[in-house]
Parts: sequence; structure tokens; C-alpha cells
Amino acid sequence: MLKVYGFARVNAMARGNTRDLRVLWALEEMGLPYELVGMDHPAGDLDSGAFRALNPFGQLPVIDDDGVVVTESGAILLYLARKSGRLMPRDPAGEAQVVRWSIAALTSIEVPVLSGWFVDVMGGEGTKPSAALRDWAVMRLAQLDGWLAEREFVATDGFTVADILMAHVLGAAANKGLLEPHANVRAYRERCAARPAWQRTLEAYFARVEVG
Ligand SMILES: N[C@@H](CCC(=O)N[C@@H](CS)C(=O)NCC(=O)O)C(=O)O
Repeated sequence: MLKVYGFARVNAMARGNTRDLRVLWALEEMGLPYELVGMDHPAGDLDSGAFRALNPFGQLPVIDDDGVVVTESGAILLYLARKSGRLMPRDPAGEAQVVRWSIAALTSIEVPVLSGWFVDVMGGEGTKPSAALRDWAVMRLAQLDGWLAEREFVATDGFTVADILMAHVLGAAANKGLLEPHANVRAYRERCAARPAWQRTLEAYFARVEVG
């Protein structure tokens, strides 16, 4: 039976807005059965070792589909859509549009919308927005560093598109000097960047693309 880890208790500000709602809504639309595992946020349920083994970022939602653990609301929805054949066309062109706009929602729209909120809530009076956002990135990179301690690649034993996305995003972090304290992240990024295909890609890019 599909298990959905969702909030059982959360602070008043978050209540009604949490991302487990995305999964619960999708399951409702798909008419799929599931078991809800309620998590008590103020009591520290998300900080337990058992939960962190499911999600190193200590966040909800998470699903466990008979041993297939998926975190990240976008990934969960795409997984469920693919598996059920619902809420996503089956042809590659239609699927591409769904993936495209899922990623747009979670990156192009969600990041700028929520960054301002995060600074207000976490930054505190008088804190420079850039300092609050930097602290946020530092926390996530430290958690990613732990995840990569005994892994060669981020998602599976082999290299996947997720490594391309992650390695490229980490390039931006490296440019800001954020990777210095994180040896596992740096080694991972170097591993990905050392791939001959990436080297060939970069080489062709620099040969082709001019400075404007
Ligand atoms: N990118 C993640 C973000 C997950 C996320 O931010 N979850 C929040 C609730 S909406 C959470 O678990 N917060 C608790 C915490 O960070 O301690 C996703 O889309 O699933």
C-alpha cells in the first residue's frame, strides 16, 4: 500500500499551505488508495534519524510506494502520474509539456515567490536579504553533503538526468564560493564535471558561443 507522509501537526502559519497537499490532491484526483503517515512537526518527527533516512532535508511530503521512496512534491506527482497513467498524457510530447510546466512552477515561479517570504520569516528585523538567503543555501548544501557521503550519484547508482540538473545547479553555488566547506558535494560535482560528455559539451560551447 502506498504510504504518504504528511503533516499531522504544523504551525498555524503553515497550516493549509503545506506541500503535502499537492500529493493528497493528486491522489484524490487519481482515485488511488493510500495510507497517510501523520508527522508532528513541532514535536520533531521530521528530525528523527528514521525520517532523515527517507528525506535528508527533513521535509514533507514523502511517499513510500512499496519500498520506492520519493521526496519532492514535483517528483512525487510526476511519479504518480506516470505510474497511474492519469493526469499526464502518455505520449512523449504531451508528457514533455507536463514536465516542463511542473519544473517551471517549482523553479521559475516558486523560488522568487517564496524567497521573499523566507527572508521576511527567517531573516528577522534588520537582516540583509542576501544574508538570509545565503544561510538557507548553506543549510541545504550541508544536508546534501551528508547525502552524498557514500553515494557516487545523487539519485541512483548510475548517472541520471538528476545528476545533470544537480551538477549544473551546484556550478552556480560554486561560483558564489558556497561549496568550500562541503567536500562530498565538491567531489560529486567534480565527478560529474569530469565526464567526457560534459567536457565535449563545454568545449563545443566555448568554441561556438561568443562574449557579447
Ligand atoms: N522542494 C520540496 C519542499 C518541501 C517543503 O518545503 N516542505 C515543508 C512543508 S511545505 C516542510 O516540510 N517544512 C518543514 C521543515 O523544513 O522543517 C517539495 O516541493 O516537496
